[in-house]
Amino acid sequence: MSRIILHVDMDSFYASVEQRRAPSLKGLPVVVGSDPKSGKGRGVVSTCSYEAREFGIHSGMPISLAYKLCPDAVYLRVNMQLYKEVSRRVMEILRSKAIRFQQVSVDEAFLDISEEVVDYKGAVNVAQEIKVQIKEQEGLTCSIGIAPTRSAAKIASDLDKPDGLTVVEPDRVAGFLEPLEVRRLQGIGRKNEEILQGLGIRTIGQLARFDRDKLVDVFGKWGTGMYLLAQGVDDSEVEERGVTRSVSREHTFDVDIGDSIVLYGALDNIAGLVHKSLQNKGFSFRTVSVKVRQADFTTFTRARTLDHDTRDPDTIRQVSGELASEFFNGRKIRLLGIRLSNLGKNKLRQTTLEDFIKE
Ligand code: TTP
Ligand code: MG
Repeated sequence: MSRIILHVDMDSFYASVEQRRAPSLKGLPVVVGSDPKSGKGRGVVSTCSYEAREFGIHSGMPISLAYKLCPDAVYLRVNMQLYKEVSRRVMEILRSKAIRFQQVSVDEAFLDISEEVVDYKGAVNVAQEIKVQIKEQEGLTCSIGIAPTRSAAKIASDLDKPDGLTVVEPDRVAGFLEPLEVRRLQGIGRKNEEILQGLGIRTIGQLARFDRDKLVDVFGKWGTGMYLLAQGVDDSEVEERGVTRSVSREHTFDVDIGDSIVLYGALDNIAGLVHKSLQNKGFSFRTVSVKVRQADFTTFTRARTLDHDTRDPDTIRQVSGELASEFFNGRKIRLLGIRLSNLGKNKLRQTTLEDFIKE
C-alpha cells in the first residue's frame, strides 16, 4: 500500500526569523552569516532572504563575495539560540499532525500521515493547516512536498519555494522525476553529477533508463541506490530517531532466485535474524510484513496484523511464509525482507525457556 509523506522545509529560515523579529527588514536583502568586514571578511553566508537571492547570493558562499554582489544588504550574525527556539515551536506544530514524525534538521521534517488521512486530498488539507498554523503562530512561511516516498517528497518541497505546495500522487512519481536534473536526488553531489554527465546522463529519467549494471561498475553499491531512487523506489521510513517503531531485516541475493524451496529457506533465516533483534530490544509485535523485490525491481509488500501481541519466532516464520507465498511462483526474486511492527511498549517480559537456550 502506498504511503503519504509530507516534507516540510521552512523558507530562508534564519533570515525569515530575523525579518519577523525586526519588521523593518521585511522586503530587504538580508544576509545571515559571518561578519563581512566591508568585504574583507573570511567567513561564509549561512542563508539569506529571497530578496538577497536576487543578487545571486546563496548559502555557503564566501561572505566577501556576497558583499561584492550586494554591499547594501543588511548583514547579520547568526543567532542560533533564537532560531532553535523558533524551530522547537515549529516542530511541535508538525509533531502534533502525525504519529510518524522525523525532524531532519533545524528547519525541516518528514511526516508520514498514511494513518491520519485516507487520500491525497486529505493530505493537502493537512499541509494547508500546517501552513496556516505556522504563519499565525510564528509569522513564517514554509514549503511542503507531498509524495509516496521520502525522497520524492523532499524534492517536491523544494520545487516551488517560497510558500510552495507540490503534490506528487503515487502514479505520477516517475513522470514527476523524469525531467528533473540528477543533482536533485539526495546523495548526488557535484562530483557524481559530473561522472553521470560523462555517461550522457543529465536527467533523472535518463538515469532511470540507464543500464543498472554499468552504474554498479562505476559507483559500486551506490549505483543500485541511485538507480532505484531514479525509478522512484525508496522504502526508507519516517522514524523519529531513538524511537523504535519496527524491527526489520532484509537480504539481497547474490543471484536472483526462482526456486521456492530456496526462497522459503531464506525467509526462515531472515525470520530468525529479525526475531533475534526483537529479542535484543525486548519487544513484542503484532504486525508482520514481508517485502519481495522481483528481479525487475518491482517491489511488493504484504502485511498481517495479529489479534494479540507475541514474541514467538514460529509465528514470524509462519505468517511471513504465508504472506510471501503468492510471490514464490517461479518468478525470480532479488530481495526478501521481514518487518515486525506494532511493537509492544512494555519491555518487561516473561522469560521463556527459549530465552534461556538462546541467551
Ligand atoms: P535550508 O533549508 O537549506 O535553507 P533556507 O531555509 O535558508 O532556505 P530555503 O528557503 O531554500 O529552504 O537551511 C536551513 C537553515 O540552515 C538556513 O536558514 C541556515 C542554515 N544553513 C547554514 O547555516 N549553512 C548552509 O550552508 C545551509 C544550506 C543552511
Ligand atoms: Mg529551509
